[in-house]
Amino acid sequence: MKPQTLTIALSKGRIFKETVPLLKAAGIEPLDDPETSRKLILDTNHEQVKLVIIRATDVPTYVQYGAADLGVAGKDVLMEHGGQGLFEMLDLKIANCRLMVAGFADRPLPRERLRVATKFVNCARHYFAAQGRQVDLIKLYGSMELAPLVGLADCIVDLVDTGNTLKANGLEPLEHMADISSRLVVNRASMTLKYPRIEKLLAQMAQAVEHRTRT
Ligand code: PRT
Ligand code: MG
Repeated sequence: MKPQTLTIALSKGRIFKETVPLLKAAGIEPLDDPETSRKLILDTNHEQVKLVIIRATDVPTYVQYGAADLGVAGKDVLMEHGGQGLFEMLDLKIANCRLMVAGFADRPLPRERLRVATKFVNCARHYFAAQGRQVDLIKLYGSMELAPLVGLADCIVDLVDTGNTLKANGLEPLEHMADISSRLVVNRASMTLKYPRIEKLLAQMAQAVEHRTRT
């Protein structure tokens, strides 16, 4: 791609939907809808601004290696990735939820060798280690709620919004680990090389976030 191009990495679904109005406030509008198009690189009304549509967990990796100059990713995904090679520049205050430990309300968690099933193994490792609790981490890629039900784990670490998913499976939130929202991240080299353009975009998006949270 041409050096003057600005590439923004986004995931389909809630992040795309909630980022579009913020980009629009900065004058950027996608020409395709990723829900209906199969394109992975979307054009926008600006010839030099492209959107790449990827899995949520891949966004920090694309930005880290400069395959995208900017990206939008949940704080959960950023904590799990570690944040190498990128700057977290702006809290977009979208796709809000909480990272929690969840399990059975009527079964106290074992004090020793707690078995924790999660896709957030790094977050979980840090959280339990900081409390001096010894845990066995079981990496899963989805449907974490099933693990306690079938005896695979004592509890899970997962994102909770309404709590309906936990409830539907007879589980409850037990411990609050972190409040989560999506962040605008910027590749470290892009930040220097494309500073004026990125600075302007950041300012416009920050203003849109401000406006959204006030109204
Ligand atoms: O779905 P896919 O496997 O493609 O990838 P993903 O799950 O990483 O992407 P996506 O689009 O589902 O989530 C992107 C980001 O949205 C996450 O990284 C979070 O930062 C944020 N977010 C906000 C959420 C939720 N709310 C949320 N509720 N991500 C997931 N959930 C799931 C949660 O994992 C659980 O299964 O929704 C369920 C709980 O919801 P409630 O309302 O029943 O509590
Ligand atoms: Mg999902």
